[in-house]
Amino acid sequence: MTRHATTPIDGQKPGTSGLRKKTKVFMEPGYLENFVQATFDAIGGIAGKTLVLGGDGRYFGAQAAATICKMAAANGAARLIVGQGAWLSTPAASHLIRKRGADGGLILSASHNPGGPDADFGVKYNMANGGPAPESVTSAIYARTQEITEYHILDAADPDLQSVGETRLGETALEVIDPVSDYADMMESIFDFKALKTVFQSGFRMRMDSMCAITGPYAVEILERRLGAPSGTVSHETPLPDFGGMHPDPNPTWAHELMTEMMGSGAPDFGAASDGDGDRNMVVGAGIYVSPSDSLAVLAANAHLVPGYSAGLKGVARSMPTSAAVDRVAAEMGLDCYETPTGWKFFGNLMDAGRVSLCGEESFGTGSDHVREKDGLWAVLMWLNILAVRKMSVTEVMADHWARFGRNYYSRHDYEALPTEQAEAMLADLRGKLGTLKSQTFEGLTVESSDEFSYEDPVDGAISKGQGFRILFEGGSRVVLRLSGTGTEGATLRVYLERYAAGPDGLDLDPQDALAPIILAAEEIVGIRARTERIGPDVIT
Ligand code: VG1
Ligand code: CO
Repeated sequence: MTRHATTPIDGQKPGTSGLRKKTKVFMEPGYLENFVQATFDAIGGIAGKTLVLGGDGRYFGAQAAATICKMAAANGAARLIVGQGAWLSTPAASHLIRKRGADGGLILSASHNPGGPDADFGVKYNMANGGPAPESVTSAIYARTQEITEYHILDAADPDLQSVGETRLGETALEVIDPVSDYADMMESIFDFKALKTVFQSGFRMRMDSMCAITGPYAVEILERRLGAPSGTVSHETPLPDFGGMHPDPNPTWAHELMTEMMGSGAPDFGAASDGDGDRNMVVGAGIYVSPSDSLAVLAANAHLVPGYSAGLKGVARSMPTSAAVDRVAAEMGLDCYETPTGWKFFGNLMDAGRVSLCGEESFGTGSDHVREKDGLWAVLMWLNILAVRKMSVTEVMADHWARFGRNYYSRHDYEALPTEQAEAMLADLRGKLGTLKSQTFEGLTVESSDEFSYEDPVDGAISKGQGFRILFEGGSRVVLRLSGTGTEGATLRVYLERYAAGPDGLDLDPQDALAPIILAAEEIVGIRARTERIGPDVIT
């Protein structure tokens, strides 16, 4: 019996990055099955196709992977390539899809959201280019969830996903592979491992905090085994189903252990952290935190020093809320610079078309066209390689960068778990008065323009509307507001704040001080604290 009658389940709408729900919701009978079958149906079926499958090791991942294998077999897949133990970091999955010429892949993760029976789970479909499904596909998946009547699943015992090797599941070839080696080999082909080994041999000290999530095994293999960093360089290196109770979001709030170590006396030379599924990174020097927007700009300015990018970059792209620091680098280096909506899926076309080789988001995501996802460990290795060539500390690299390009002070304030109606009403009111803001002055800042961001994909012409509110002030400061598309509880309001300082003076302020007038202006215009009755943001990055 492979056919099960089912009925549509409400709310299976993929957000910024796949479908994310409370784990218990995903574990309800038929919930996962409906969504997976809808995905298969929406992409024209999977008969004869090859799929990659893996996830970040969170609670319910192994069980979900077994179910998906049986469903893929019942749907006629030719081959399944699964990471051992159902483990694959998001960038490793993207690489495997590309390397093996697979038709697509499923990634089981809620990324930076916490894991466990009372936390979050997620499923994301990636295309043959290795990148997240574009909106046209996620909309088709959602539409299919609303009309589904049956799903197919093999009536068989769960397959063994713990042993590397090839077996059969019905008519389908089931190939369980080492999740780490292909990815580590690719990193070796991009970076100067010889130079990095010398750096570690000479006593350079690093702390990599894998936050009990998926990069642990990758970081141990690459940093400790292949590059010879002392054992223990990687901390929280064992992926745990609940991430050891940690919130696997690499920002100063959640990666506080790393921050304490890096800001303390005797700090290592370099620190980094990554998220649940390994596509995010945070970079820290001894005594200095690097904002993700600045990190992207530094990588753009220095990429040519890394073997994989020695021929220079094709162009760069950033999400709209990401600071314009990288725009300044692009302008000086004569590179095209694209501004896309939030979410990695918008970078895929630009990379496939050969228009950009480096992309980034303010949310601790950076990557290049080596895969079609953001890539946490890649960003860490970029920094290491650049530090090795420039023979400078992180502090020196940042000072040099700001002196050359000026500094885009930047911060994001998140208000989490707001009542959805309240958050939506607040933004609806803002939408209503957008047209009246021009030339008005708030806290000494005069509005130059304001709009709701809409994007036309320069490659396929697809239009994405309603991608966040922008209020630009004279002099290059701005506020951006949008609602999160990855949360699983109420609404999360993200307020992105930016101010440019050309230098040479005023490059060393605390970002919250530098941004104080803009924070006040945003409050005056939108009334966030007044309307939500919150005293401040829940998370500041
Ligand atoms: C957030 C970030 C966005 C990122 C997305 C997925 O989305 O803001 O930049 O692409 O998470 O990241 P939102 O809609 O909550 O703002 V992760 O590491 O899921 O894959
Ligand atoms: Co992630």
